[in-house]
Amino acid sequence: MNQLSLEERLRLHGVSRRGFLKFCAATASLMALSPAMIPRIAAALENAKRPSVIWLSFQECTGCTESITRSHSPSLESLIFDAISLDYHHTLQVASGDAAEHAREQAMKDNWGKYILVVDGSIPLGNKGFSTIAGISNVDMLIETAKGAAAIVAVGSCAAFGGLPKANPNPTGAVSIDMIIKDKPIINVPGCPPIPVVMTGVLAHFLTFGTLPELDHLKRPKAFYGQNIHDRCYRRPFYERGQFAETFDDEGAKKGWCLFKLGCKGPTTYNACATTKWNGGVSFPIESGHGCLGCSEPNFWDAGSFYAPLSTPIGHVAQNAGYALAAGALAGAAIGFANKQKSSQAIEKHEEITVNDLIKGETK
Ligand code: FSX
Repeated sequence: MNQLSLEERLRLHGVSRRGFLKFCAATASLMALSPAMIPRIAAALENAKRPSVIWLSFQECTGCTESITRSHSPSLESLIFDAISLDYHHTLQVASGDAAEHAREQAMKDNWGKYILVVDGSIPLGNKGFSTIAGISNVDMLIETAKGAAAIVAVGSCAAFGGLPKANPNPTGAVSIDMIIKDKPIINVPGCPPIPVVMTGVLAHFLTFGTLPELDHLKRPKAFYGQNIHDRCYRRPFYERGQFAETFDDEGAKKGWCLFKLGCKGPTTYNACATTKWNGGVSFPIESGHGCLGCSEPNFWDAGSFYAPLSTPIGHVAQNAGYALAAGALAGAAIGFANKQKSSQAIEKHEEITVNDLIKGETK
């Protein structure tokens, strides 16, 4: 079974050729690749053998695993996840005790230099004994397992940036993965938790090209973290008009106005929530009426109140826009706004088509 290609495994799950190609097209779109790359993605995925994945969980809340496993079923995310050989995962594996640790050691031995190491959770350096697995401290297990890895995927803001465990006063001396491992390619997939399709998209990229996708200065894949929430938010037109909800139950809130004044961190947060959305593409926090917390940015727990408006220059722009428009000025700006809205809707429509294809898939 382990030797089946991805296409063969997808067929076993009842996924049609058309559904498979739609997934390839959606993956190309999500990764901001040219449509010309779709055949290459299809060919690579058709022939891809299941790579070994060892998943280590350290100081975290298991939200990242909950996220990747709560995708809608059947979904192509879960099938892609099934298309890797998940040889060790504390929460999901059947084995326990010595057998579990043996599975990790065996997977390392059999796939030395080739396996993908996925890590969620931060590493406590204050005292090695703060967090151990099978009597092995987190830092020792990370260093030992990283040695034979082809690449490391730091899943969640805890692994990528330290996250909640590192929040002030950081009682365990928590650090991110890249503070410890310096000699392996590391890709950060932050979010508390991260979006399931972003996690599987990174794995799909690795399966396709055998390399990591292009990263930003925080080691995040640009395809998913290249734009901020604000720029892709469907409430953006209200921001441009200076129409803001002032409380969570005022008229503005009921009309779906911008949540900037209620502390939304969308303007400074880079993630794909506004386009991929959550729960099978149903919604995302802003669509549900709550501002973005900025969970995919470093130190977001310590960045002030979740409900305090940003004090960046963007905040001044918003206020100025509100005052100016309230005074009935800037007719030219309104035309600019209309054009911006039009292009934003076009972009959003395109994203919805491709993302829904990916999320819902086609199983007939
Ligand atoms: Fe951290 Fe993940 Fe937040 Fe929780 O594994 S990113 S606390 S959702 O679980 O690490």
